Amino acid sequence: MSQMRLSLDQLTGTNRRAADILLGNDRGGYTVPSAKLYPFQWNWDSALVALGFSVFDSDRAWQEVESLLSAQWDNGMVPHIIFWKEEKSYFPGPEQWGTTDIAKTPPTSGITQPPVAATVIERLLAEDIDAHRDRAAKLLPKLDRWHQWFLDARDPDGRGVVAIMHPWESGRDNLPDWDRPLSFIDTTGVGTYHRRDTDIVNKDERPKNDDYDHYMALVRFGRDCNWNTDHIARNCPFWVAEPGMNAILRRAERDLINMATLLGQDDIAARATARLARLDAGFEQLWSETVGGYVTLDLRRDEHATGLTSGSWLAMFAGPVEPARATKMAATLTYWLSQVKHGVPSFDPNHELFDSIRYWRGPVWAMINWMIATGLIEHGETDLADRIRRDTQALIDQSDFREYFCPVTGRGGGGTDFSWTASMSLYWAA
Ligand code: 9WN
Repeated sequence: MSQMRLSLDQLTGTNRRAADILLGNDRGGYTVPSAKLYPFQWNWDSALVALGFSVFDSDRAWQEVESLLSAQWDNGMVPHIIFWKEEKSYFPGPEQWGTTDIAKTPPTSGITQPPVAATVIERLLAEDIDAHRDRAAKLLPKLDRWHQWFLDARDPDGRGVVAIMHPWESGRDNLPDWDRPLSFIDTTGVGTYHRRDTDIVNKDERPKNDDYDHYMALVRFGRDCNWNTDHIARNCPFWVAEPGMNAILRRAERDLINMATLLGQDDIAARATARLARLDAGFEQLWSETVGGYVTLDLRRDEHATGLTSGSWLAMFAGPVEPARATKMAATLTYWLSQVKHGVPSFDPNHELFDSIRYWRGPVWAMINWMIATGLIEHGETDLADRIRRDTQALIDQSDFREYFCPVTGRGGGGTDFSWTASMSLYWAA
């Protein structure tokens, strides 16, 4: 569809079906990622879903990001899940997060997710600056506070990279990068609990029970300190900086600067510029000469991960990568794509920990593909970007709007009628 503006009635075939998925997952001002598996509002899903709505209903696209940012905490964090309604089919729910005093109404989780919202809002605004100026102007201060929270809460020592305190914060839950940092966490106290995800989808496509024990230990750690950001930064046993989150934040700051400049919000532009300088310089710490790319850094041990992930390519989405590195990255990515039928795998297909169907250990995700392709185009790698776009749509044509896809066979995995897959098809890939 590639960003043409049409009315719903003008959409046909795959595009109409994608729009119908978004409308079917619409719960009135916010969209659930997938009706059964994820029945609440998720942070980066919502932002990315707004792009799909923008193709046929710009007002509804703005509502999506407005409802997301309406859940901002007083300290600036925008939570990763907003529990608008009571619903028992997802675990962990509000009781486990224990944020009722902090989040007020409705309850939320206690962590955040990659802040792609500013990038999305910049695109919504660019469609018709005069029409959307007032709506955007109200959201910029919220984005500014959220981005500032990242530096204050997740980089209090000023290293120039923000940490995640939970794998869910990265949005890439069971990436092999977390295996070693998680292995140092004591899970003996987590007790028994009932996972709901494996009641709904095949357990071979989901994180393992041992991963969940670690996830729950970290939720308990956050809840026990009432999500105190100082305590978390000093003591959380999981504290890693990863290229996906840091790249998306750097891109978000650039897009926030553009919007603030355009709308005359000079103080926001100045603050974002200062933050961006710190983050741009700090990102260098994620470069590993041994691996040959940007990788996760365990900040507790000052130790780089041993593999490239789909997040590594997001360095090109973050901003300009020096030409020699960009060329090297494009060559490695081309090699990855020669190893699989459809790109981009979420983890190095040649690495021993690659698993083609288990969630973030190998499968292809449409919205990551969009971000990677966007960065590639900005570095002149248009053929590679086009291959990724075509792969994305081929996967959807073969396996429908699934949560993610096997890079080897093209088989779909996880949830069905998935919002961000529909959104990416409608906005970009079809
Ligand atoms: C935990 C909703 C979310 C995505 C994440 C994806 C998955 C949740 C889960 O689903 O995470 O946040 O329960 O598995 O990993 O990226 O936002 O689609």
